[in-house]
Amino acid sequence: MNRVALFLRHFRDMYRYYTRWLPSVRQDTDVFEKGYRIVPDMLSVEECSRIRHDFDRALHIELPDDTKTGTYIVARREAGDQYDKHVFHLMNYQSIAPWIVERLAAPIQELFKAEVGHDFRVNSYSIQVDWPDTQTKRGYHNDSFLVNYKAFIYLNDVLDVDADGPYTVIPRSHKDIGRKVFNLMVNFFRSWVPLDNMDFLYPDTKKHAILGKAGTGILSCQALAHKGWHNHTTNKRYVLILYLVPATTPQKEWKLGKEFKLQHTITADDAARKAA
Ligand SMILES: O=C(O)CCC(=O)C(=O)O
Ligand SMILES: [Fe+2]
Repeated sequence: MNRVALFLRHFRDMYRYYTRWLPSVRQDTDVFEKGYRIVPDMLSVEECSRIRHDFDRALHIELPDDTKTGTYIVARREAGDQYDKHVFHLMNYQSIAPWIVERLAAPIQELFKAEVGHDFRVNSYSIQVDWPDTQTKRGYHNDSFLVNYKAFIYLNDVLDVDADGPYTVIPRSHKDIGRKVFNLMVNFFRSWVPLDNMDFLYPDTKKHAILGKAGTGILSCQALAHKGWHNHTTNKRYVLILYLVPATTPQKEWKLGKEFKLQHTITADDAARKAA
């Protein structure tokens, strides 16, 4: 889609989000009030370690066969933009680890029902890993202007802002209108940035960087201005991401980022070095 059409579509989506979606959701919850809710101990330390191990094996030893499983690894550095050169995603993890659906689908769907007041389905599970990166992390953004929720579960301890590079949000920004319209309009004239960047009017002084032990869950409205902390200096961070869609959305193949699919395994050194 060309940039003008995309710009117009974002405006339409934003209009629908504010006029139809937000008035329809439960209003007395954290996800409405702040845009996110923390849920401790969603996974055990052993479960986190098992998922980290599956990721490491897939990235370094044997890539999943996506023709059989639909599971593949996206290397953000293949996207050809200036962002996230140290970030890797193992997509559709549930196809090689069906236990994760048994373990998390029902509780997460219940939590979102209670927070938002609508029925959701977990559409896909992915593992994101960030190597330390102080140069290329994408700044504040929205993940589109549609109804968009994710659950994140930290798979290792994320206890220090600079050392661990946490998921970082501007609380309550999912209800802003003016700042978002301003960013969208400015981005239209900055052809080198994605239209959903939120680079302006959201200073880090207003941030909440979400820290937590391995197993900590974050229920997040992706209309928040959010980012992975950009000054991530020391420890690799593993996160399980659950993509939620309204329960009425038809199930279809989940191919997000497949055009940037890794074709061969890489070493940890390579993942860290190329990202610099
Ligand atoms: O924690 C991060 O790295 C940010 C992730 C993000 O922006 C997303 O999943 O939409
Ligand atoms: Fe995002």
